[in-house]
Amino acid sequence: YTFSHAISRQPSQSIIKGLRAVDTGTPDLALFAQHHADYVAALRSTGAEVTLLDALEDYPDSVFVEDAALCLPEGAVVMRPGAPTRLGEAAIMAPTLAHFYEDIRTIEAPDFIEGGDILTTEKEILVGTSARTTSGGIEALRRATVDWGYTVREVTTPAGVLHFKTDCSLLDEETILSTKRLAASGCFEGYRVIHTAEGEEACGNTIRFNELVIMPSGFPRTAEVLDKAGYTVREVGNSEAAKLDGGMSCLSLRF
Ligand code: CIR
Repeated sequence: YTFSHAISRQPSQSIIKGLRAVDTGTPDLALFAQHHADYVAALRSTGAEVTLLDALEDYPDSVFVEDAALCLPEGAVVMRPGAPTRLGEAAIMAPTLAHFYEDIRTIEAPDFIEGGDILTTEKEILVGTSARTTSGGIEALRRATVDWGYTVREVTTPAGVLHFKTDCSLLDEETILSTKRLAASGCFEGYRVIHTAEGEEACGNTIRFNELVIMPSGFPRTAEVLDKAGYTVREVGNSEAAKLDGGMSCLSLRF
């Protein structure tokens, strides 16, 4: 959770056509842009260098850059998104990764894996199978990272939840913020778990970025729990990205 760099992408006008499980209204472009700017400012306030890529109108969900790659200290892995409208985002991200990495590996057909299903902790890489990530994709990630010394563990994203990390976040080397429904699966045995407050499951997707815990605004009880546990909480508006099932982790690649 200590990072010197991040990559984000400006939201496109086409974002109003972004994928969503349930239609709760069209995102407001101006408000989305404001929230995105606040998010990038929060990342930069920790001293990290943030590369801000141009919007991609052909890819409505391309603001959610996390799904296109996995960035590790040893190298980067280009994902293979399981959403057909997002498949092309991965190859487009590769040249940007090449500015920062010499060793870039790529998940090949026929497997699928999206970055939102991957939680990297200090001791392992947890990956949830989901509608976007297959067991084959997880195996491919295992093969891609084994010689870098990583252990990849397959877990299950709860039914009806978009990504594994929709419901959990790494807070520090031993602590995970998780919804109760996800933690109940037992996948975090051996970690300290802080639960999102009842009714505040939508803030499970939060990020620890250097000294900050950056969480979506509007979840006061969970924010208070985190504050009392000693974390420095920074809230960023996320109402518009939330209409597209997006949250704090989706909006950047961190390394
Ligand atoms: C999608 O369905 O792919 C986008 N509307 C949201 C992606 C969110 N990304 C993430 O959780 N890593």
